[in-house]
Amino acid sequence: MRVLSRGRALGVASLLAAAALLVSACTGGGGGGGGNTISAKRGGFAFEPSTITVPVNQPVTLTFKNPDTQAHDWRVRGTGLPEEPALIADPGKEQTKTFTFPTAGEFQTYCSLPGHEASGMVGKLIVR
Ligand SMILES: [Cu+2]
Repeated sequence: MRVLSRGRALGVASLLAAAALLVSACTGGGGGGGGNTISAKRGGFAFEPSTITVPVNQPVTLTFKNPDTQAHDWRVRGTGLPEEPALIADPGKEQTKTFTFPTAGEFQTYCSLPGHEASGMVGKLIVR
């Protein structure tokens, strides 16, 4: 009896923990509506987060922040747009633009400054 009820309590606790995780995933700036900010990594060649997901065929406003000490940009290859989507930010600055991505899929993102992509400043844009 005692063992059984303890097992049930643990089950409830882990369910609650899972629910809390789901809630924080939705509201924590990483998911869905709120996760439209990309940052350059301070002191390194990377995007944070490296992958972002946006809706297809809907205007989406993206912000690129650059807390690093050198300029960076965030560009997307092969989206089908006539002009390559780009957000460009000098050190300590940010840029915000609204894009509409017409094609669903996964697209490579990169920084076009010399040597940055080769140093690993790449990521992924998921459009769906
Ligand atoms: Cu860069």
